[in-house]
Formats: sequence, structure tokens, C-alpha cells
Amino acid sequence: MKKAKRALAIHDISGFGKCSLTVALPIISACGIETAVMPTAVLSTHTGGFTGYTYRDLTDDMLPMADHWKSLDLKFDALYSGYLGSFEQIEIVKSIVKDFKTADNFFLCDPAMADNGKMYALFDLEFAQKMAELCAMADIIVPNFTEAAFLLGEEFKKGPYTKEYVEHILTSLSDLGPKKIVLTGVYFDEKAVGCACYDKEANIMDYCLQPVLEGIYHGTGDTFASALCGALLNDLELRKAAETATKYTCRCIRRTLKTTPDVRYGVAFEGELPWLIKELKYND
Ligand code: PXL
Repeated sequence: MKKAKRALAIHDISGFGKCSLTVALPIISACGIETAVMPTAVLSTHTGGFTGYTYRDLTDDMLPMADHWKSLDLKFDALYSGYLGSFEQIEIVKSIVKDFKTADNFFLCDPAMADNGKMYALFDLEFAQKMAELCAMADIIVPNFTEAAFLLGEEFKKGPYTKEYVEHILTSLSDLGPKKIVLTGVYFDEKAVGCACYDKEANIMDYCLQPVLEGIYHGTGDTFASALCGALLNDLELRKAAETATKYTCRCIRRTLKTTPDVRYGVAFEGELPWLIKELKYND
């Protein structure tokens, strides 16, 4: 049996509308990985399409939680950040990464802040610049095209994309600092969609594409990034981990299409966890 691993997931809890911690915790746990959590805020729902949501900010708890873990000498095999609500939270995550990042673990940053050409509610361009500072400290980042454009200060382009454009985005993002990039929402025609991976040190660029499915569901990015994190912690190399996360996410979307009437309700990821568990074979 392999050595037990532990991830730290730093995201908000959106009580309804599956995303952030309510997705990261079950998916990474299903990958056989202990998942410690640092909740950054508690909301009644996510901010994508709902109005009137509650928002309990937990910024003031973040550093004391980290300090307590330091006093316990806790170590993490992965640090995984997602949706962050303010400049201050980004600064705090930077300091947590400084304290808990070692030569033996990785920091995966999902710069969850935008999609379909638009920033999420509550964010602006300045926020994207601040998020770029956090991405600079990451080993791996997982942006979609909208987030990539905002991180680079470029105009968002709608697909279908060309290989030249995708490769320009991947290399420009790696110039910000992270050595590995997994760019989501890649498509060259209307038939297939998926991700592009770039490993700067190994100088490998690769694509994982699956047949296109209708519908844009909220929380798809979190489902993908969480499965990627879990797969990497199972020692899959970047290309294989991205392929597993892409296939898993597509299966989840297919299931969502059949079961969920409202795109705001999130991705039906639960019923596909047995597939992910089998795929990772972590009990071998
Ligand atoms: O990762 C998506 C996400 C997470 N958390 C909150 C959100 C969103 C996207 O809108 O609003 C609170």
C-alpha cells in the first residue's frame, strides 16, 4: 500500500450549488487522499447566477488556523487554492504557501475568478493582477481561457482556438512563474473539448480532448481541478492526471445533463466517483 498523503484545500464553502470545498473535499478524499480544509468564507450559495446570498467572511481565521497547524508541525503533500474573496485573502494564501511549501510537495493554484469572457461577481482587473502574483508562486496552475487572458492582461478570445494561440497562452503563463500549466476549455473545432498541458521543464505540450457535450455547468472548473489534484497526489504524471480529470469531468457533465435542471446547481460529480476511484487504483 502506498504512503498516505494529505492535501490542504483553501476555498470557500458555498452551502448550495456544488463548487469550491463542497467539491474539493469529496473528490480529493475519494482519490484516497486526506483533505484538510481552510474555509475562507461561508456563503449560502455561490455567486454565479444567484442573488441574495449570505457571505460570512473568515479572513480573520485564516492565519490563526495556519499558525495552529504550524505549532502541530503538520505537513501537506499538496496545497490547493481556489476561489478567494479579496486581496487580503490572496496575501494570506501567499504567506501560507511560504510557510508550508517544501521541496517535496506542490502548490496547485486554480485562479477561480472568471469564465466565458467575464469576471465573476465581486472581482475586477486589479484582482486578476493580484491573483497573478499568487500564480507566480504555484507549481501548477489550472486557468480557463478567460482567467488566462485576465492573468496575462490580454483581451479574451472566443474559440475555436488555434494551436499557435494555445501555445502562446501556455508559454506566456509559464513566464509568470508556474512550471506546469493545465489550460481548460481548449477546442479546435466544434467536435472536441478538453485541456492543454504544458510542462516547461520537460518541454512537453500535450492535449486531452473529449467529445463536446452541451451545457455550461457551474462548478465544472472546481470538479476538474480537484480531480487533477487527487490524480497528481496518486503520482500520475501531469499528462495522465489531466487526462483522468478531463474524462472524469466529461462523465460528470454527461450525468448532469440527464439529472440536473438548473446549471447553477453544479455538476453531478458524486455518481462518477466510483469511476475515478477505479481509474486511480490507489489500493493496489
Ligand atoms: O469556483 C467557483 C466559485 C467558488 N466559490 C464561489 C463562487 C464561485 C463562482 O462563481 O461564487 C463563492
